[in-house]
Amino acid sequence: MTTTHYRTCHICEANCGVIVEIEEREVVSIKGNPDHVLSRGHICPKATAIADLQSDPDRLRKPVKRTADGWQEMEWDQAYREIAQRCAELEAGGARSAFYRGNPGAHDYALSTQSPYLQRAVGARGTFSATTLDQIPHHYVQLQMYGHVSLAAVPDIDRAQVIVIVGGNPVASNGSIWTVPDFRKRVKEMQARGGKLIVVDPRRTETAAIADQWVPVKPGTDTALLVGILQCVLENGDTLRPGLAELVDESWAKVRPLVAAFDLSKLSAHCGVSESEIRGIAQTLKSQGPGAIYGRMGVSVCEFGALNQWLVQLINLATGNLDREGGTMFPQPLLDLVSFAGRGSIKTIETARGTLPSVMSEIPMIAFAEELLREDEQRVRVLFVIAGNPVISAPDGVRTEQALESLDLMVAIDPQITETTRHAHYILPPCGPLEKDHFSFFFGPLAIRDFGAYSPPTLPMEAGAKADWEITAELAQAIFAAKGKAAPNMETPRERLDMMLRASPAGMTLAEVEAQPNGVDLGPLKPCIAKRVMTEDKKIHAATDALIEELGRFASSMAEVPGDALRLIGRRHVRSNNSWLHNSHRLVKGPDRCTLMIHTRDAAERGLANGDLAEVTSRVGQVTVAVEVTEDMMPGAVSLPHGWGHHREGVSWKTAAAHAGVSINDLTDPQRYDPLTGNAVLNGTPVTVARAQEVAAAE
Ligand SMILES: Nc1nc2c(c(=O)[nH]1)N[C@H]1C(S)=C(S)[C@@H](COP(=O)(O)OP(=O)(O)OC[C@H]3O[C@@H](n4cnc5c(=O)[nH]c(N)nc54)[C@H](O)[C@@H]3O)O[C@H]1N2
Ligand SMILES: Nc1nc2c(c(=O)[nH]1)N[C@H]1C(S)=C(S)[C@@H](COP(=O)(O)OP(=O)(O)OC[C@H]3O[C@@H](n4cnc5c(=O)[nH]c(N)nc54)[C@H](O)[C@@H]3O)O[C@H]1N2
Ligand code: SF4
Ligand SMILES: [Mo]
Repeated sequence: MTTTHYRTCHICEANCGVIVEIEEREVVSIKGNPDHVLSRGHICPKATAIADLQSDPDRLRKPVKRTADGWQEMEWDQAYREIAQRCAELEAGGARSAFYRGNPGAHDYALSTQSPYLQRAVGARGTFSATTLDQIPHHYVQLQMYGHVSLAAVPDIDRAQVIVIVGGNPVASNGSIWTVPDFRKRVKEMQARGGKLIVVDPRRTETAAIADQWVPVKPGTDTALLVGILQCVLENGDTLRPGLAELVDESWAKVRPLVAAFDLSKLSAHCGVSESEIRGIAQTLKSQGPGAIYGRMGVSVCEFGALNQWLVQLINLATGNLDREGGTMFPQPLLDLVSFAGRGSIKTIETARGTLPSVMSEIPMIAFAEELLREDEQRVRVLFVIAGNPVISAPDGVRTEQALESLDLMVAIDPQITETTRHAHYILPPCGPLEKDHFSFFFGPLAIRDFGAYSPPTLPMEAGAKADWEITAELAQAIFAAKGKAAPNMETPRERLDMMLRASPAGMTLAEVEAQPNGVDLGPLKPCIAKRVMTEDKKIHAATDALIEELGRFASSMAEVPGDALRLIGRRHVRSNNSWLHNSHRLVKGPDRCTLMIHTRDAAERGLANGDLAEVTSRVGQVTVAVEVTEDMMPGAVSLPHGWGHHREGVSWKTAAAHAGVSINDLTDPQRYDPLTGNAVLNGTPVTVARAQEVAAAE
């Protein structure tokens, strides 16, 4: 008998509604849910791959332990007991423990709400996560300006007349820090009402291809462009729109003189965007009607990540687009995370890499390997890796592997033996994705409508399987017991979710939300900044000393003569998701996607033709990869996707290993980071590209 189930796709931030048809335990089909309040039927090719994740024969079904004779399967209780015992012994000997939390954890509300128990049980001193490879500049700026790390101003694409995207590719990524399913159709609708999409990117991306204007920019130089745009916006004065002006603190008066001091022609030369184009973008944002400028990975994971995100906010403020319909607004979702989580913090931390910023108590990932390899008593000797693959996702993968090998105890919660978890002593695998429930926990506050959606598990749990949250809760209990401590009361994730929903302004119960399988729609975004802003004086803080100082550092950096190295940037593809969807046949089939894109001129200079193998070398490493010669790259920039490099021995995902590719993070350099936030710099890596030796020799 075929049964029909409604759920939310958990793979990316878009949170699309899907309809899953099941026969026995087999997935018959996965389709978009046309009645879903947010995604309106949209899905991407990854949704159907949920079936592959569920039925993946390579996925671990039982805990495993690494022995001299290979991986040995074991029962859960035994695994918990052994890990707990070892943890207690190591802690008694003064060993420092830490966590690394990867991206899929953020898509699992139950794990997110429960894993702190495990952290308490372990007594971990330090959390690393994918956040400092990704978006910590956003949190930094949101805390500085709006008083809370999670107060994101989201572009209201459904009513906007102009959207300027700097360093984001939502046609491939489906939006980030911007839950915007069906981005392509929403752009078409905007264009049909006379609106305009402008994309600033060194590559003519899939998003640039549907834009009204593509503006190529030299990698890592967007700060110049953003200062230029802001300067032009403020040319005729800095009067803020009524309604907004009263909400902004007096530091606003500092902004115009700061940006006016820059020479527009120098800014233009620095970023490679002409003065007229800079003026044009400023003019469009000012006069085209409501709209927004939005910046993502391309301007976050770079040296001036925080500065860029600040400038983006200032441009929206200065053009009157902040907190207006069709501009950017703070969502007021069904579950109002902002009212539960603390406001967040910006501190500094002593690490083996010296003093680094620590935003939201994170230890920056650029210090990860060094913290594991340091030689004093502060060395991290015990590591829990939950849903993460830092060997592939963090800079200098080879060094990361060396660091993992040095651990006294490494425990991974992951369905696969990956490039990272192959170094673990124990791997605890969670159940398949369809056996879990789902709630749009972190994504309500980032969505283009005020919404929330809960889906129950689609399939009953396989015998012996456990959800991620159960694993962390049970392991926590075992560790408390091994240490002779009483375990605290642990509410279930559903209990916690129900409590948080009831306490949110919408005040619904989980049962009421669950009764709406298409999600709960609370309507379009609404201006609300006056009541939402959470700084102590309830004002928007336009400029802080740290950001002003950073602008000065940027100004000085413009004098540095850029070398003639090519600049390597990243890439995402709609059929891939970070490192973990390459085991799905239906997603990896077709042409090789892990290629080095290079402009025709740069390729010709190096004697490279389409498909040739090239050696790409950076300060930290070298990879050999086929080139894709294309006019879609701007000259001087080359692009390689991240998430590949599955050639490493002993991984369980065989399909991925058969489509190994190379890892861009064997080239990216942990020496490079954003000094305000500690975020890694993953774009703009200086590289040389040459024909591969073996190819050259063969001719
Ligand atoms: N050069 C470069 N590097 C980058 C980026 C880039 O653009 N360029 N992007 C960065 C960004 S934005 C991010 S978010 C990071 C991601 O960095 P990570 O989160 O470290 O890496 P992922 O590839 O997402 O790895 C996810 C792991 O979780 C496992 N997994 C999948 N589903 C589940 C589940 O339900 N439960 C559990 N327990 N495990 C699961 C997978 O098997 C995989 O091992 O990469 C960053 N690295
Ligand atoms: N299909 C798919 N979807 C995903 C993911 C995935 O791996 N695959 N990952 C998910 C995750 S974890 C995240 S964080 C989001 C990320 O979502 P996005 O940020 O939208 O995705 P990216 O493809 O990293 O887009 C970054 C863009 O910046 C450009 N860029 C690089 N350097 C520069 C620069 O110096 N200046 C400018 N202006 N642009 C630059 C790149 O060419 C690229 O087009 O995507 C999420 N969705
Ligand atoms: S865009 Fe694709 S991967 Fe992302 S939630 Fe929707 S269907 Fe899933
Ligand atoms: Mo990410």
